[in-house]
Amino acid sequence: PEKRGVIDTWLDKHRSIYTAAIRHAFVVSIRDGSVDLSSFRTWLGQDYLFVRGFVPFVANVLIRAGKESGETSDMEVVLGGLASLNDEIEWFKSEGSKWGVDFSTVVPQKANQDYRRFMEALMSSEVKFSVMMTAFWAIEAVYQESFAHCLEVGNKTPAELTGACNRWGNDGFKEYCSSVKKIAERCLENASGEALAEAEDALVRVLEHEVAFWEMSRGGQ
Ligand code: HMH
Repeated sequence: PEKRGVIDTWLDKHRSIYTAAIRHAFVVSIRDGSVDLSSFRTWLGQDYLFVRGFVPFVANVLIRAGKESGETSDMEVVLGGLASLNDEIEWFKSEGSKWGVDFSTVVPQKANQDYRRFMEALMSSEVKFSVMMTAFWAIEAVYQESFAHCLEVGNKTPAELTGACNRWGNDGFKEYCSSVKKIAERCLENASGEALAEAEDALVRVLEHEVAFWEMSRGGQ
């Protein structure tokens, strides 16, 4: 176990929204096998659009890591994340054809638009790097925690969905999230009180956006 930092303190403080984000009914339904496939298709189409907006955000994190990070390895961690997004877009395309989801006709729903607008705001040079890094970690960690749950012992995850679960639930992605968390924690150790308050707020807002994002799958359209 790693040493507890300020992020763990915040997760304890905001435990109910954190649990809502990593154990949403949609994720639990994948794990117990009761998932409605139209919900999965909705999620797939919306998440493809999300990822297309996430790429420029991560590219921005990369640029700022190169300039503002204390250690040279930080940039490499973020670069690894950006590289896996390249694979991820290809994976989405092949899943799209597997499930008959035509991404060119998918319309971003409100929760998706709101989340993308939030990420755009985080790209402003006015936002401190420690705040951006905290949000970046939270965005990745929610998917890691959620999909890893679908692969834990006793799961009844449908075989055709294990590909999606492995994408974010694998040990490599877990390691990557833990590296991102360490960078965020190190930035926060040197942050002002103001930056800490902003980072905590950004963390909570990511969790709220993630809950709203999962909620879209309920519509199943
Ligand atoms: C909504 N959050 C959402 N989609 C994703 N693909 C990720 C996070 C990646 O971690």
